[in-house]
Amino acid sequence: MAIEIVRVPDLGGAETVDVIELSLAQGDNIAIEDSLVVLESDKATMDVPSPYEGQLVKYLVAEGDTVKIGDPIAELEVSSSESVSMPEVEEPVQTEVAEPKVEAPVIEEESVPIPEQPAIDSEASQDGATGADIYAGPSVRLMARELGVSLDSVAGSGPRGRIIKDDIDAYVKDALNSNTGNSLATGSEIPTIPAIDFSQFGAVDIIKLTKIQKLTAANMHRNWLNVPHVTHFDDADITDLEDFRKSLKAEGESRGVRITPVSFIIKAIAMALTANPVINRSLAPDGEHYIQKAYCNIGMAVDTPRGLMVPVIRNVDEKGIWEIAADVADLATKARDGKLKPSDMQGGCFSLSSLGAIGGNGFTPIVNAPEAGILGVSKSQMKPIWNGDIFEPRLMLPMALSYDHRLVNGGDAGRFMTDIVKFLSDIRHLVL
Ligand code: CAO
Repeated sequence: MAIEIVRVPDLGGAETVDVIELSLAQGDNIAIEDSLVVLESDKATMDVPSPYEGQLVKYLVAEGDTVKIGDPIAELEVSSSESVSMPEVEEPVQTEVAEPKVEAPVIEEESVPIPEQPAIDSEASQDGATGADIYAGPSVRLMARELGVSLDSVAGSGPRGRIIKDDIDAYVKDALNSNTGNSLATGSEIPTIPAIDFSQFGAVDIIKLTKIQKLTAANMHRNWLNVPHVTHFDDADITDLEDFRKSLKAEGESRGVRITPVSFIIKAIAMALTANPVINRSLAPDGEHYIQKAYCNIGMAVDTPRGLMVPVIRNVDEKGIWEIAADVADLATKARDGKLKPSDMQGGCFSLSSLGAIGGNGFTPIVNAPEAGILGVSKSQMKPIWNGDIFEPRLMLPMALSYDHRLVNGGDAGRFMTDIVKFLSDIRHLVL
């Protein structure tokens, strides 16, 4: 073991420099070429690398000191006094002990504008480089580069706002904490729902989701997150429609087809889609185009014991009410019996979700992307409606149109919904 003094090496022409960073703590181990101190002249900073392997006994300078070539910097206890060579110095250095040789210090120009770096987690953050007016020594920059930290984002706590290693440490800890616990910091992550052991509150069973339930969950989540939803509400007066539908009961029995309000609603949607082609669009994945459809297929949500299925009724604009009613019954039966083919569920332009037979005043359905809209229909209710002279009992059908606001404006949605209301409220439109 021997004690060696490390001195200020060649300063590249500068008379004096300031000590701006002590890279180690007393007692730290140091390897050859590890940074000992960072010096700064008017124009540049330089790391002074250790010429020895050993341990720091003490620094002989403090941050903020001004030093010149040959001044002692640090006292090291070294196992072998073999050292790497020192750079040439312009002036001979007066030494009390043998001058260890060090390689040329890294000199880094300051105040060079560097392109902005994304913060942690980004592959682009590879070099930890700095923007203008950021002060950091090469060892700090190396550390930032290795950790993928943009120095632009780090507040320096050293002299003159210099970024030191502790600042990078603190920044990384903060970033990790905000990723795991506090997503409000960036707002860009979806916080996870905490796992709870429900059995601590009472008896539970854990049941595997069916394939359909899993697919539905994934689709709903995807659609909810991707589509900016707006929901537009209106009621249709279906008093006359219901009278007409009931009058068809006998004919329905002879045809073997049961007609419910759903067939009329599907027909009204098809007519409104034809009149409002803006709703019959899908956004192209490139985000630069939309697809205008000239066909009119309507998906119908069916509640089955194994989960929700959405078979598609094709070319509704070309079909009459009897044909649509037959398709509704056929597809609902196939869905409940698990007999739908994948092709039965493809090609929809718009969807209907009818909870009319179940109940409720209203609900906001989730758009079945890449379709642009979905109509949610609730249970019709007799209501007193003002006809200009008196309140009349009318059968009102509550409807909610959810649409993708990237494709459809409020005005487009309002016109589409008003058309549906018109077609359902006056059945003469439906047969025209
Ligand atoms: N208001 C009042 N009654 C209504 C109604 C409404 N809006 N819509 C249907 N009904 C009545 C019908 O008149 C019929 O009664 P009658 O036989 O006395 O005339 C009865 O409800 C028929 O119900 P149904 O369910 O057998 O048939 P449907 O044609 O109304 O609906 C289908 C077919 C497939 C849409 C439906 O069965 C279904 O599965 N709905 C659930 C959809 C769903 O789960 N949506 C949620 C999706 S997740 O957001």
